[in-house]
Amino acid sequence: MRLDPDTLDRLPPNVARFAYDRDAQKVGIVHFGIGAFHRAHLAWYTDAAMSAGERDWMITGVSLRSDAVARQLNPQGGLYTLTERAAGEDVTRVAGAVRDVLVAGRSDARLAIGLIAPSTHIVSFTVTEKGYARAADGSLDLGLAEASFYPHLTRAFEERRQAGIPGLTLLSCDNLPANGDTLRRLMCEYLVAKSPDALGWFESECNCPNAMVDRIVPATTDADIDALASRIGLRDEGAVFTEPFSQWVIEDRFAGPRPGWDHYGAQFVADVAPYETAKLRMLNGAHSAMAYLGLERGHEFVHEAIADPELRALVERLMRDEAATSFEPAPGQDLDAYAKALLERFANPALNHRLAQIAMDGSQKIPQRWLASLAVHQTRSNKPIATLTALAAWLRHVRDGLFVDDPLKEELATTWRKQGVDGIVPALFGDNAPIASNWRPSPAEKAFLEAETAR
Ligand code: CS2
Repeated sequence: MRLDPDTLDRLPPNVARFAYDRDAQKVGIVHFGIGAFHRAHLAWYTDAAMSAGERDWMITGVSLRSDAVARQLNPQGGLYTLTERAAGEDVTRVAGAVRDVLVAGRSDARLAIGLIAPSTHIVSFTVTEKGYARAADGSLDLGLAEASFYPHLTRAFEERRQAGIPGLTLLSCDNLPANGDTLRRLMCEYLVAKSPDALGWFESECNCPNAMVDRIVPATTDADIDALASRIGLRDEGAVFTEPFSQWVIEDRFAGPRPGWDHYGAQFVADVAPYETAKLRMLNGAHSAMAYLGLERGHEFVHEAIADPELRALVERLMRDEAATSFEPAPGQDLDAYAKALLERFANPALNHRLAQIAMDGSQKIPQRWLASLAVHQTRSNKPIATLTALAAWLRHVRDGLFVDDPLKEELATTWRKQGVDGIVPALFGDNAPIASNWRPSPAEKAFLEAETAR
């Protein structure tokens, strides 16, 4: 028997649940990219807000690329469970904040209605790094943009403008530097090309706050769903499994109303940059290092990689000596404590976070995770050996064609075939390279990477 509004009462009493009348609430948020991360993060904070009495923040989720999540959640009336996993017992709760899931290309008329509705105040995003359709020079790739959220938003802006409906807050929850500013710039580029009328309206009526998002959410497996079903008595095809920790730091500049997420753990600040940089370079930077080096060393999960003494030493060095020293922290931001907490989170044995999941889309991730800090250390004539060692492991991953998935897979493979070890470093990190970065390897860095890649 499956989880849905009619079977909800069969759940055992130790499974907590939302505390509001879902049918009495309007949709206030349309979210693009309703994967597991969103359900464990923005949707989770929003569920807490509505459970505490805030109204009309139900979420319509949008899938851009597949109908998988629609098939998981729609038959369940949008309900799903979230299980927090640590060394002790799993703690499960039912979230009610998702109203439904629309598949772009199939339900565009309903999506348009949701985006135009005056009750919709926020459009949020977890479309991953590649979902923003950026070209290697950081500008918008108009061809790729057509398959993403840009055309849907453009139509909605035009309609809202003509009907005199207030603007929207566009809230990126992806691991990109200055994610809100980047989204705003890319959206403007799209509007310049496609709808100059909507451009002025967007610029004056809409806001795109920057936000740092953090919660480790491994992909759910069939075995997770089976084990949950035997524990709670209902099958939940949309179940998410995550760590107890969660963090969300947001700039408080919304175009209109927003939920009081700050009462449920989110922090509102004037400038997110130091938090975001710490997270991208320390947490995500360490993750990617563990992924490529850990897979090579025969590990499958993050907790195994961090238990490997050599890898742990390298990860500590990357986080503390290289990432944490590459930027100016905010007053009171304790990067030493942050590194310590990250090491504990990585060691969580109950999460089973697959290294292969993190290894995906490396070409989109490594610029903000490693290359930005390499560029800073170069100006100080430092040799950030841990970050370079990680980068060499990624190069070997590319050389050996081990991609789990990467939008530049073909391009990178062809570059390797053409260039070989001797030419690969300038081909990937020089001018006109397919990877967005302003880091240019010094002769010594180039020699190190070549030697590490030849082995
Ligand atoms: C990970 C992130 O898959 C990855 O690339 O580094 O998804 C990471 O788990 C989250 O950013 C944690 O907040």
